[in-house]
Amino acid sequence: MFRFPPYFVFVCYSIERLGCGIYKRQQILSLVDAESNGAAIADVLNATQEAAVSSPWVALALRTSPGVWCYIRVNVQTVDVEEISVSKYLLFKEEIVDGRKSNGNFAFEVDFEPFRALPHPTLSNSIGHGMEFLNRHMSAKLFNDKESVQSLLEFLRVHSHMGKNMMLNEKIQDLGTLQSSLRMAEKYLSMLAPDTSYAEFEQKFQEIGLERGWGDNAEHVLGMIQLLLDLLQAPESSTLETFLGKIPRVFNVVIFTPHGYFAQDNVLGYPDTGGQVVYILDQVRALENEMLLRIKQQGLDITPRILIITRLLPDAVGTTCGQRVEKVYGTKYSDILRVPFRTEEGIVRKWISRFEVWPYLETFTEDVATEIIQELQCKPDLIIGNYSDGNIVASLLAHKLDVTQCTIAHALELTKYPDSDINWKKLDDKYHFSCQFTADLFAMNRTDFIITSTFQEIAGSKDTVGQYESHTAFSLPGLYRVVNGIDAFDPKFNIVSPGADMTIYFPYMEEKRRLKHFHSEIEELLYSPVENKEHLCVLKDSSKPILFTMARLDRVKNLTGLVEWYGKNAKLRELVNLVVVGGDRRKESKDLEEQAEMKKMYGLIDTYKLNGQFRWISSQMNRVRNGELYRYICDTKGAFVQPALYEAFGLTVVEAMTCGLPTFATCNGGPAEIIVHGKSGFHIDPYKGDQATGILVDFFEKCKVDPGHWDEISQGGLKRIQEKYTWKIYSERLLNLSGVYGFWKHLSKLDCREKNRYLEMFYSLMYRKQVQTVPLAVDE
Ligand code: UDP
Ligand code: LCN
Repeated sequence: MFRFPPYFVFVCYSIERLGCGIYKRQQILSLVDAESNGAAIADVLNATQEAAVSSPWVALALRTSPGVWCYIRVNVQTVDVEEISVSKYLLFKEEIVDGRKSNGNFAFEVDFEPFRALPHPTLSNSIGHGMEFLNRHMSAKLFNDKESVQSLLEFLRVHSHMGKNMMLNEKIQDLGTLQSSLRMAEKYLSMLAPDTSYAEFEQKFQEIGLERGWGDNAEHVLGMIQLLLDLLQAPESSTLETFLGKIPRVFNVVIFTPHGYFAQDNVLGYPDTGGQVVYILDQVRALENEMLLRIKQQGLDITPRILIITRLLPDAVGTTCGQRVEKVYGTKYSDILRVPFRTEEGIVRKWISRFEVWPYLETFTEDVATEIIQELQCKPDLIIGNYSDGNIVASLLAHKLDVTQCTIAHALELTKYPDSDINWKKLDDKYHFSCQFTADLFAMNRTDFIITSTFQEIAGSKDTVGQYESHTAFSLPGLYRVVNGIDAFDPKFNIVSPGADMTIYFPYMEEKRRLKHFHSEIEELLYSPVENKEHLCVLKDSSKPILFTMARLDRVKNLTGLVEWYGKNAKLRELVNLVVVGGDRRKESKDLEEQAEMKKMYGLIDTYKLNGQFRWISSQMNRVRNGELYRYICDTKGAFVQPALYEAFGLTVVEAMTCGLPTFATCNGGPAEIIVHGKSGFHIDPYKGDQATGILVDFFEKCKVDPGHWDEISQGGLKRIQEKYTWKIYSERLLNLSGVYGFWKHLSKLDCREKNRYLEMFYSLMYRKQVQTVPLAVDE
């Protein structure tokens, strides 16, 4: 229990005076001066994430460290303080927003805690390192329990591809035979030249029960055999990880990303079409390379396949989204396979917002299952889901086919839209969060492992709550109350950060690689005196540095917020020009948020008389030219700003930094971790515009006096990227993860039956019911 200083009750008086309602950390902190009240009070205040007030009660949600919570209720009249359960805390909140309408005492409580089969780590620094923890657990299990060793044998025996055995054949039926065959093989191999190819001893190996898959030459095979002998003798976690990572397991991968415009050209910046598309295409290229490398090292002659499955969009508005199959550039064996959304009326033609895809996903899953079996001629070895819709489809299919599943959230909307849980009824007509949050809970509990781009995505930071962490406890009043939705300490979490394609995004100083032939187009885009559908307003003084931003024109991206800050700050306007890339004025938008943001942008241009210092450019879809655009902004000694209210990860931040452009990015979400404030860029608080513009003015003023300051931040950003954000590290880890979690799935199969039954009920009774509330699209 949290150490609660009795005199904190006096602080609760101030909170109670705010009146009946729910208040967030920032509001509470602005109310009381934490430090001047003494260390003990400062501790409680800093831990307070939320306060719910219904006089005379003040209930507090306290977060003592990432992932660790407790709840307290204070009666400010009687000065009683009691610890309450999460369930009571949520009920208290529900009654504040919903009155007693839905009699919360009988609410459906969702609790996944009893179904967690694994012991969990308890130290915050273990969060996001699930594979390492799981390896330690499994190696201890292998050490202590003969049945698990038997499972390892079975796991190796089920290795086959297109009906052809790998690793072991039917001659090895028990552990004794396995060990003696391995010893024989070890002795034999140690007499061969290390580079003897596998084909030369293949027949000999088959006679003792060993099949292809151990390696391409005597040296590599011997290494693998010794790893397994070590494991059978005394299992150790690092040996297990290396062994599981090296065994041939993944040849066919299916990646789901149903919504938006998924294509390789002319789509970025369209509604619902941003970083996820870039991420998946880069991921696939890196993954195919790594798979080919491993297949070669395993001594196999297998052609891998990667299928990206998305929606076929008959109204493709000039993109390739209406095409069934499209080869992924820069790959040999990877394709985009598009399958349409279908209802009883037939194929749905028009674009559907990511918030409205729910009614189509079950039929989509069935159609996809038929198509991928046809394409691959076998079931996949790994299914990866992306975003809520891709993750639920991946969950359904992976379960049906009994395949290892990985999920990637990209962005969890519960965190992006503050209080979208407790206020879901007000938002459901527009956003259908009741479907989405249910889908998210289902997928995160069903999946074998979860990849996140940062630690903060799982468990936030000292002061902020992580995206997954916010699914631990929340409430949709009148629908259900989640008392344990996910645990940030769950070993299924693994941080695997993406990078930027280094052939496109490279440092501005690499003069020889620079794509100067784009400069005239870029200059036209930035400085031409013409205003048209592609660019609005003009920049009068081209000698000033450019403050640059680029994003989808979503409310959460806060591009209009940045324009307003700029409009209000005369000093910043004097120092720099502002260039915003976002939205598409070339065509009528079908996205409600984009329409509203466009209207707001026009208003701001007028109100702050921005013409002359500001340019608004429609979305830019040529990625290669965009790379040069970031570098061109470097030439002006400008900077990149990412002002989002919340950013799940923020690929533009990584792209800008990879080009050497000093970057100022939101402190809410991924950029808080990507950038080290003051060293590799700067954090800005999107809710404190004045402070943010202050930091920008400060930077540009300093750079005027000392141009070295610009170089220092630019170099700091480049260094940070090289250390942490590359696709090579990503693909190696992803394949190791599928080996380790694949084995864990095999080992823990029996323990998962109750959880699976609970999930099926949750899906059938809750998810499917909510989906019926989403209207179907009507094609004109
Ligand atoms: N992007 C682009 N043109 C645009 C807007 C965005 O090429 O007009 C690209 C941008 O370079 C980045 C991606 O789309 O690669 C956006 O990813 P990010 O993670 O920043 O945001 P998301 O859109 O996924 O929320
Ligand atoms: C979705 C987002 O909103 C971004 O923050 C991420 O960078 C992108 O997906 C890729 O994961």
